[in-house]
Amino acid sequence: GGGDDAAAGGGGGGDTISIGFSQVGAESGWRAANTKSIQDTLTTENGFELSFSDAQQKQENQIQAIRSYIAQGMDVIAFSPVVETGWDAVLQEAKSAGIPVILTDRAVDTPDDSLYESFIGSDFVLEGERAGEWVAENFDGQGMKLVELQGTTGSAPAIDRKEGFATAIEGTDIEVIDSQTGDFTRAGGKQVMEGFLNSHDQIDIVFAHNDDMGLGAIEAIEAAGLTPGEDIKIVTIDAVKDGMQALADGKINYIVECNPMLGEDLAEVAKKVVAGEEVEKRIVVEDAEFTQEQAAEALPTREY
Ligand code: GYE
Repeated sequence: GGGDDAAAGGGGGGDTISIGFSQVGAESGWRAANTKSIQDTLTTENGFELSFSDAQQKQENQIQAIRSYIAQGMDVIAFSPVVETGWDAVLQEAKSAGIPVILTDRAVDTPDDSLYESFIGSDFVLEGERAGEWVAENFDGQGMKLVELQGTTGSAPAIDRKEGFATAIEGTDIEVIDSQTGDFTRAGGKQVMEGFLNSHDQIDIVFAHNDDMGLGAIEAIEAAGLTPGEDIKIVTIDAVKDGMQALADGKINYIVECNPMLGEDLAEVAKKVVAGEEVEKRIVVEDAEFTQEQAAEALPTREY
């Protein structure tokens, strides 16, 4: 390769792509699998020099990381935005510096889609809809009361999954009696579920925006002397190992998958962008869904 590229990243040869990745945090099993996929794919053998940072679920940390990647003159910047809004200024700075930005996992809400090259990730509205359809098919007509554990306030998956789920149960007699954020963590799910159990006489179903909050809810339900999966049905999204195990064990009733393996797609898009090739603006990742029986079957060969 040419050794005289003006924008050659620090350290690597002319053909190495320097990429700065700002991760949301380490809040869930999904996030751990997603980080592993990115770190396993954006390797030196694969032509990348990866700078990885963990924002601990704080937007200000992500903005700081992105600014530092701009200052370092990275070839590409990628990130998973913790919340949807508030990115225009820093994205404009990257654009002015001529550094392409790729979004993975979560979307940004901006009127100017020239601020990023591509958005790679699942359709979260559809995930919420699929969870809601399963609940409607199995529990409509029984006068059931449902509580919702929302993901991080203002994040694309929390906004979209809530919306998709609500659409799918519209017109049924299932009543959403409470809905609060557990910030996508196990501790958050447990704490919010404890509050729900204290303040409501009747709870029949939990819809958790991710497995980890569902797993936290299981702890709270068991501590209250009830049986998760039976006394209180639980539906979640992600299908990571611990969630699938709880599903196979009968403690969760249904899981809609959210595929965290975004590394390969990110590597491909980053290479194309640097080579000046056209890329798709939106790459939708495919997700499966699992019953208890299907989880037991899938578990032994499950990657994440
Ligand atoms: O569902 C959750 C994680 O953005 C899709 O973030 C991701 C979500 C995932 O914390 O477990």
